[in-house]
Amino acid sequence: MTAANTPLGADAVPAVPTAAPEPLDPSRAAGVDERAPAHHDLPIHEPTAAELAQAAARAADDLLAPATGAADDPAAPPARVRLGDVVPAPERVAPVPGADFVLTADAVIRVSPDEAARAVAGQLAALLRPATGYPLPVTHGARPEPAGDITLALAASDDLGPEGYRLDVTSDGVRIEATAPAGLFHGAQTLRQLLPAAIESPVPVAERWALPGGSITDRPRFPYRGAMLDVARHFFGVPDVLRVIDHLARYKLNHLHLHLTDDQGWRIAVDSWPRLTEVGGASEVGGGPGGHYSRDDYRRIVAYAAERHVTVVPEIDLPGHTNAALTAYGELAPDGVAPPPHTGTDVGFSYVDPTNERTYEFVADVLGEIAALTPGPWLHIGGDEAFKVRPDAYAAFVERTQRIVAGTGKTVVGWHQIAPVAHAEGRVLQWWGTKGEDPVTADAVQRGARLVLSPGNHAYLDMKYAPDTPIGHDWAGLIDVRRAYDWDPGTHLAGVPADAVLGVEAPLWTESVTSRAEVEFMLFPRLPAIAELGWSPRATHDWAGFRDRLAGHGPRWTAAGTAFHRSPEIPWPAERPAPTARHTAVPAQTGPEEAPAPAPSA
Ligand code: TNX
Repeated sequence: MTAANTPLGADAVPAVPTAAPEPLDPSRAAGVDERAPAHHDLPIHEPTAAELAQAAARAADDLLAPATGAADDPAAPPARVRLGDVVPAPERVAPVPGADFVLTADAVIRVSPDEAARAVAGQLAALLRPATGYPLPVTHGARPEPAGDITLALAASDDLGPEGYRLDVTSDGVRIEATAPAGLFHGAQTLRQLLPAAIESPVPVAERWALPGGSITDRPRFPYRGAMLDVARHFFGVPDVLRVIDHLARYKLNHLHLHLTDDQGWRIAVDSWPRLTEVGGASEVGGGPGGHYSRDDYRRIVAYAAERHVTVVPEIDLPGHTNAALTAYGELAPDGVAPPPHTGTDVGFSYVDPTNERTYEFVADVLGEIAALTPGPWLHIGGDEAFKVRPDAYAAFVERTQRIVAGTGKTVVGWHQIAPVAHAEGRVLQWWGTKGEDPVTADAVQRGARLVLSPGNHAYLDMKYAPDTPIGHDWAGLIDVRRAYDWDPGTHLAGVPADAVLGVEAPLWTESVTSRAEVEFMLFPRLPAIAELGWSPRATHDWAGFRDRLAGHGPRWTAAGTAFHRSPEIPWPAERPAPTARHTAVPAQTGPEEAPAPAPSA
């Protein structure tokens, strides 16, 4: 087993680095040709999936182990969370020393009568009950507020915006105020991070549930903050996707982009073209059984995301990356012949015939069904790496497809390869290049496009952390935590002003990622870095501070059974021995809206 996936434990804590690691050789990233298909040829590391899964399982098991040593030693107090120890960094933090609040067994969560606010209160109670073992009933906000409680209140405010919140901690209680439920939800995530790491335990633990006193005023820098999961190269079932949504919500990310189709698999049921999933969904990279989401599966994902203020962005990749569709409907292939399934990792070889009218019936049917199932405003049409389609045919295809999307009432999103074609109202380009300039994309922005930034050499979470990372690619360079963190979406691309930047997204391609534990290993600890770039004001940007704040999340991931890479750049605290498990049952729920969120099962 390598250092990269050593199971977590006190004896596996790396030395704290005394200096920042050497910057990567910039030529690694700058010199790559992002259109070269060769970069996808990489070996698949099946054994690593098992190792990583074991690491995650062991991390969860550790919680149940009898406590020894420091946790029982009053001379070794737990590391205290400070008010500013939040990821992503809040806009304003004003600590008040001596105003700490301690959550106790008789606490109540009070909420304004609004139904969506009540839902957030129920979610907060569900987050806090397992580890505390407290009943935390949710009630209407009676005034005056009794001491000792958590209050969530919707209140008009000029400056918090649709996602901002204000959180006040005094020795008498905690109050979160926002103009909309999304703000209350983000405030609840902050509250969660201000409690000791053991709050992530799935079983009751003995702990002093203290929050540091003071006020936080917070709102996002960019409206679009996302991650992408490629469910086409390897299929991930609904429970895995729900778990990823939980990870996003924790770091105030509000978009989940699902890459639903590619050469290796078609993963979403389309009633009017049933063989897309029956035939096109039946395998994956490496030849495994693949899989797909039924319409109900997809509705469940979308609903679970919406409850967490996350918008699903479905992607149907066109006109290239379509081998799986062609295996099912050979009539769409340029030669009219269905190809065999593709279980390798090549790209750029497949396309639907842009000169065939039947192709546009297919596109309209598929996009129409997906749009009807999707409450969010976006429809992603891919557009990348259609190497075999001539530029004029490509432009005609994308322009017509953009019109089809507009006809569904959605706003079109595409990889930045669609930049040269005619503008469509509101369209969004997703930048995945590795250079800081691209005149064609800058020109599209001049013509009205907005950008989501996913620079391959900073935000691609399928890149390896270091040369010995057991899974992942390196065609866009190695991406350690510092490289994921140290760039500015507002100034990243020459000729693109900050106000044309809708936000950021961290894509996870899964050619080499085969399990939930491997997904988490690639997400953590880099996903929080991208989340901070999307949420936090630039003035808070500071690698040393980020590194220290992030370090405190290691014990949280351990407590939650989440796999992560123990990046040597981060000064992870020595893991406290597991807190004493209090073998008491979590109290019965007091009402249906207070029921814990359905935890995605393994
Ligand atoms: C490029 S980024 C791709 C994907 C691969 C990825 C691997 C983009 C739009 N296309 O097809 O999975 O590289 O890193």
